[in-house]
Amino acid sequence: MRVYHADELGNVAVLGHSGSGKTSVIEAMAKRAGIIDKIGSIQSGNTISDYDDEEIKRQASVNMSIIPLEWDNCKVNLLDTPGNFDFVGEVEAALHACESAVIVVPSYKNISIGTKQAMYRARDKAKIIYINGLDNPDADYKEKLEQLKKTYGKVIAPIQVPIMHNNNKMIGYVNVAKMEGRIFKGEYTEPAPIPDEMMDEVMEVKEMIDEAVANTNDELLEKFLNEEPFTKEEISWALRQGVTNQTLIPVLCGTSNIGIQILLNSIVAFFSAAGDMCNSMVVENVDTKEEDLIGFDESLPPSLFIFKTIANPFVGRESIFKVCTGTIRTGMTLLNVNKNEVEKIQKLYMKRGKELIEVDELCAGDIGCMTKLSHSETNDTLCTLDYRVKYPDIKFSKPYYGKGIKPVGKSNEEKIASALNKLLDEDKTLNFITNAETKQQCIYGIGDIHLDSVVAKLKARFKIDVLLEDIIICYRETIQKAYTQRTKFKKQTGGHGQYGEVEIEFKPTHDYSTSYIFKEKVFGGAVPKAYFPAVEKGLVESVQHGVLAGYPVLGIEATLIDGSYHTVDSSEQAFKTATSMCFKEAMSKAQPCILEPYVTLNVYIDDQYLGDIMSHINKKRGRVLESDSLEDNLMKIVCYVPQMEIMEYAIDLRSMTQGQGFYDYTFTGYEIAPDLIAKRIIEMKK
Ligand SMILES: Nc1nc2c(ncn2[C@@H]2O[C@H](COP(=O)(O)OP(=O)(O)O)[C@@H](O)[C@H]2O)c(=O)[nH]1
Ligand SMILES: [Mg+2]
Repeated sequence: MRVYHADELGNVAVLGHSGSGKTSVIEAMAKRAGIIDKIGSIQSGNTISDYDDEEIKRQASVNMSIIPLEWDNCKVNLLDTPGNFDFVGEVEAALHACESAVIVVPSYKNISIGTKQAMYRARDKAKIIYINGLDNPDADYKEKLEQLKKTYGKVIAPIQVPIMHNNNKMIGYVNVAKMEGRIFKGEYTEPAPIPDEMMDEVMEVKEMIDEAVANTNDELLEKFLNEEPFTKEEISWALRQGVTNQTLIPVLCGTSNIGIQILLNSIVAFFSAAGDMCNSMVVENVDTKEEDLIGFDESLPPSLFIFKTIANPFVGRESIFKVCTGTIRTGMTLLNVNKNEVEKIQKLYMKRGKELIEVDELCAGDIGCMTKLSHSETNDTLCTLDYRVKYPDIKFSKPYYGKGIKPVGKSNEEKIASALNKLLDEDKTLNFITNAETKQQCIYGIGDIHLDSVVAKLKARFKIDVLLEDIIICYRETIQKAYTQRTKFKKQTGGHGQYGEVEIEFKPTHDYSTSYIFKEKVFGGAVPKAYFPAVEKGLVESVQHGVLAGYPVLGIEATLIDGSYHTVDSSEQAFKTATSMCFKEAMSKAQPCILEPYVTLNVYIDDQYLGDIMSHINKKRGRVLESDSLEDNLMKIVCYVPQMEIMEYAIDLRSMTQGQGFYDYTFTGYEIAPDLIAKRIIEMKK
């Protein structure tokens, strides 16, 4: 492949519902563009894009992959993405690196969650929709198109109408923009007349396109009003304008075998080259401390942004980047501005699927790969001292779905931690922490499928067997009633004895942010002052373990009111022990109870789901505190919920909102657990 300049190359994210055919369509494009001799299949596990063991096993994409190809003297970097919502981090990274998106829509289902998600995520990008799988017996192109129009309105521009044989096999298509028919001959197409019976359908679409063309400028509008026909050039210019301004989304159709050429043609014809996107990036100028508005400009000094890191077991760490400005060449020394460290480019690659193809240089707008960088990670900018800039971070979805992770067989905690740290490097939607209180190792991700894939990667890449278990919740204990207890500790073991007596009043404070408050109101030296610290020490130790299930105690006030001592036998130790005994006896009589942690949960959803979300929160013993309307029908609901009830919220929310909702939460405080739940918690601890 030759060196392509910013104005001859573009980056296209391929998005859509899981199983809609993204990987297969990309495979077909790669074949059509002459990159591979033979089309691989999902079933045989030999596509260029799904090369990872985990992808072959699942027969679905898990990681983003990059397939650069040449078409019509342009370079197109296709970024294949997983459709499953759990791998949203890959989609977020891919979209960050792409100027445009192809949305692959299955032809036989309703407008699916995955389609809506993809359209939403790519809302700021130029888009083409590809209706795939027209060879499927249940395929219904017209129905699909109607649904798209109903959901997205006038922007939907079907520039291609399929010619079907017996209503179920696509044998060609009408290119409505050009008003010409084409019939498939193997991989290629031949011109053919537009079938008479299709004329009505085609004319309807033609009118839509003409209207769209008329709306692009005054000159064309006048032509339209005068009923003068547009030239092919005018139509294609107007379509390109519409696509780049995002007022038009061309709809194409076919299968993962046919219709591929027009898709490639359209990508090159309608999408902007990276170099055409002037003023498309706001960057932080490290020297001037101001924001610069720049494009993918080859004339500026070189800089690049790392949007993906892969822990390759054979070559080490791969850093995948987009060249933002200038030209990147082997041998260059660049500064990582985020880490303030220098990196030398030993070798430069173009990555295609799993393959690393060595290149000498890459121009602004292009995507490349470096290996063995020592300091750099995803979201870092590398640049020269001439122009020190920092590109904005990819805003990855934050992980809130957690599970404990425990070793099985020969693996152990240290091995798990070291392998997970490598995976954290490649996946910014993953988190790993060891809970200080429970000592449980916990991983947090987007959902159950995400965490399952982490377990599979640990096994496949690091030969580590693990099991996931529920997160251990840290409960607390308190009392609900005041109680005064007098306790004497007396021991006579020949010679020196032990003696201490305390009378302590215990009261609930209802303030669960502190463990205890210690006071004393002793009259007439019943307990000498010198022993007060010993009493408090006894208290400090005692509140570590409540009487119900051994959880730390919160929210009590303990006042030492009386007691007695012995001039010879009393000691600090004796008063400490007396206090501990007193505490235990008092607690069980002061109506002890379990406190459970509560979180403030923020849920972001489309307003149509408001009712469902609220009633679900009620069922989960939560309270809705407030709800706000944000832009675009988006609502934020703030709730106060017991932590134990939202451990599976990622899954609950996904099913309630067709995968569209997202959430976050923070620990807020403790509340008294209802009896039945307290019983269960105590049972579990036994
Ligand atoms: N019949 C038919 N099957 C297809 C088509 N495109 C993809 N498939 C099959 O659909 C399944 C999912 O395809 P895949 O490319 O993995 O979808 P992705 O999840 O969107 O990447 C695979 O079994 C493909 O062989 C198509 O146009 N027609
Ligand atoms: Mg795929």
